Amino acid sequence: MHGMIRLSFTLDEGLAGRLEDLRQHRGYRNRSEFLRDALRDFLVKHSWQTSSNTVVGTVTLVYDHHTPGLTERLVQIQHDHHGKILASTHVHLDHDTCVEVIIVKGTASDLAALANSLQRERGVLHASMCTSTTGGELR
Ligand code: NI
Repeated sequence: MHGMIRLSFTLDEGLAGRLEDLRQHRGYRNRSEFLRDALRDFLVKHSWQTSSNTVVGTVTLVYDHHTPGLTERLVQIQHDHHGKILASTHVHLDHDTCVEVIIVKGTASDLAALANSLQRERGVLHASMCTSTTGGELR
């Protein structure tokens, strides 16, 4: 556990006002906690831009399981990348549609490539990546 330090910096009035509006809109009562969360998000975004960093994320896939061969191809891709997949869950959303959420950990570039290889399969209606962190750079 690290100690806290106090920083002082200057913002122009427009930017300060927009940040204050957002702090209130998000329901933060503590300005420092609001700024800490904003800075953490900035650091996590940066970690995803450095391809060799180990990061954590989720890939959400929505697909039509009637598409010939799709289920098998999605399983095969995940087996090919088993070292990057921590867990996955599958929900039968309706008669035709499946939702799968895959929790992934690895380098930013490997995870982006994995998400792309899942997304480009025919029958995948939507794929999105949620980018998060192992937490290491935030302590
Ligand atoms: Ni299903």
